[in-house]
Amino acid sequence: MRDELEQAGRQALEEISRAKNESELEQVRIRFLGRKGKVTLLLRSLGDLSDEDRPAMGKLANQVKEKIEKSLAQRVQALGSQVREAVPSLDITLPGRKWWTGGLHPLTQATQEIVEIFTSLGFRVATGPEVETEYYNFEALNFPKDHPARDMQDTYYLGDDLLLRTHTSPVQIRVMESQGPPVRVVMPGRVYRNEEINPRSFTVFYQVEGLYVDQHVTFGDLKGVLAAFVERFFGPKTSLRFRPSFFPFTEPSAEVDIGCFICQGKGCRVCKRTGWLEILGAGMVDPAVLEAVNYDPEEVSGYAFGMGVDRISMLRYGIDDIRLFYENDLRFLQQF
Ligand code: 2U9
Repeated sequence: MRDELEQAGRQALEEISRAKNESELEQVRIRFLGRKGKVTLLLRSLGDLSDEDRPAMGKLANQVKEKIEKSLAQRVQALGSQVREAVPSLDITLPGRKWWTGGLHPLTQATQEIVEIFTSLGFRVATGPEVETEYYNFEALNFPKDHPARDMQDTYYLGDDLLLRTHTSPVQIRVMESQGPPVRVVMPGRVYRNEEINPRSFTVFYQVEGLYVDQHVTFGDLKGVLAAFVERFFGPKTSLRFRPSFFPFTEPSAEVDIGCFICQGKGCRVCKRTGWLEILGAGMVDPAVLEAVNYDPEEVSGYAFGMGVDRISMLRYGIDDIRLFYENDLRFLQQF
């Protein structure tokens, strides 16, 4: 038994020194110290020895077992430090990795730029819900009951008097309901229309609207503020014209064009040979709208304007399909 024990010990130590990795070491451990391992079986057979021989053999068996365990632990450590040495140490001279910070969507950039111009002119920013009621989206804004814009074709109805707002104008109503005049606010936001999808129109788009109500507000004030906006957004030499138009919520109403900045008014594909580009709508707030929010039209007057951020951005960057803004293709977005 002594010989067997000593031989098993030698054999185990040799195999441990030859093991190349932790799994090989584990195999060695199982072969010698596992449930059916050589040393384990020898330890178990101690019971067959005479009372005389057992103590000395027991002591030797335990020594062999401890030696193997110690050698296994040492080898595990040695292998670990070899692995660590094989991994190249940190090269602090390498340039740092650039952080991916993302960027703002072109429509967000344009919205922020437009809003910034108006806040610098004294306007405050207001926002409101995208799910609205018929009252705030139409009724308070003087849309007659049978107006085509209320039609199922244009409006996404959610049932039970709820709809997706078709413009940001309901926010102005909410602002005027919550405070008396003077009011000077811009409303940026997403709006929804149930329209045919094509390069020029999509079911979702972004607007910025503005409203100023106070004593003695005139159409001249409106022209002044829009001229200041156009100069800042499109450049100082941009010409501007007002064409008569109609909106239920303003009277008189106008559509505003700027001189085509692509052909300088000579006529090109973008301005459809007219020399002008329509950029926004505006007008004096209809007295019926002021009455709806309990403002006295004899006391105060106001102007309002509205622009499509998508349309303005398409003109500015020469983009010919509105859907590009909503596909979120990085090849498109990363150009801004
Ligand atoms: C209140 C009173 C009046 C907002 C206005 C327009 C003219 C206009 C269009 C531009 C392009 C919408 O995005 S678009 O399709 N808007 O032409 N919007 S005046 O008038 C208001 C708003 C709120 C209480």
